[in-house]
Amino acid sequence: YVPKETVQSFDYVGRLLVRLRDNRNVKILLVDDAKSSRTFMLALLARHNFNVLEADNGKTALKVIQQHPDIKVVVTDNEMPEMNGINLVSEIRKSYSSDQMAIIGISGTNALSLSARFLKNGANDYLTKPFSHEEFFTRIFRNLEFIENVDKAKYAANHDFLTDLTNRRAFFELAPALAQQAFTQDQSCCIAIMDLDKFKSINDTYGHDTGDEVLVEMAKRLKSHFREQTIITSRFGGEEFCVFFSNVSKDEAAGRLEFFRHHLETFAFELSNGQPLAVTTSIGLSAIKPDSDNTQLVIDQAISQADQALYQAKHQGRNLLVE
Ligand code: GH3
Ligand code: MG
Ligand code: MG
Ligand code: MG
Ligand code: MG
Repeated sequence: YVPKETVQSFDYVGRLLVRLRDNRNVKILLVDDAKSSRTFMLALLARHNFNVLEADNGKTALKVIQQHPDIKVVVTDNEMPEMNGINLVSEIRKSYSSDQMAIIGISGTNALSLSARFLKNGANDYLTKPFSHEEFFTRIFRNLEFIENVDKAKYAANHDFLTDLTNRRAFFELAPALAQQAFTQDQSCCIAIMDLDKFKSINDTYGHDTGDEVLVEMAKRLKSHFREQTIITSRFGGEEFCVFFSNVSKDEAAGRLEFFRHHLETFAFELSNGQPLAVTTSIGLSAIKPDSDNTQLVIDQAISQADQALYQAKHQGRNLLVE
């Protein structure tokens, strides 16, 4: 049972929205040297089941953030011993952008320029003391929504909607960094391109929806065979997939790919109507030339070599791995 909160918030034209959300994994950090002030805000946040962390100055806040880099919102006072709120904001912004970690500065009515200073130093928002419960919650939820919407947009930009694999764009963003890391440690990397065999005839025989089902099942099997963090599995487009192996030799990759090819050949897909369907794939494999200064270029070269190998696999009768 997951307890969910009914939350009132507002959309951009100010209409009241009531939605369900589960806040237990949402971390909020309260930074204030006055315990009474933290206790007040903590009690408010507890009503919505947030995971609340506390710090009594900027320095301790930075330590808490180091241990919990997934904090979504920081609410901070300014005047505190050791490190004040403005300096805390500047420090946080060296490592976390405003769309990763929202910061709400608290300013007193006797320091009118403080809210502007908070914003200039990278805070997303501010609260002026004294504030009502409603204003506190509105600011918290607005900022949380902003962070979550950016997260969603980033996820959508980097994943294929049908299969939920990383897409081509994400591949070219992630692979060079992983390759560079591997090459500086003298490890090898390689790339495989896979293309389903006679996929057009699956579409033509069973319909486009069945074709989609096959792509989803293929992605599932890829994910379960190549799940390490150093391996990227992407849908490159259509019925074409790319597997990037970091810290894996070409021989080892060939062994694993051959195992996967054989697995596909052996275990027919089961369509939603229960019907079995034999699906095979052709695979081209290429090592990436170790060059940590030109990762982008050597990755492009390896892709074009893997493509040529794939073309040969098709030419030699399909359901084959060619290096
Ligand atoms: P080969 O063995 O030579 O690769 O033959 P093939 O039929 O697999 O290759 P071809 O390139 O002729 O056909 C690929 C087909 O994939 C054509 C296209 O309509 C279909 N396709 C591309 N994207 C999708 C998709 O998202 N869903 C479905 N159902 N079909 C798709
Ligand atoms: Mg204070
Ligand atoms: Mg203070
Ligand atoms: Mg194709
Ligand atoms: Mg094909």
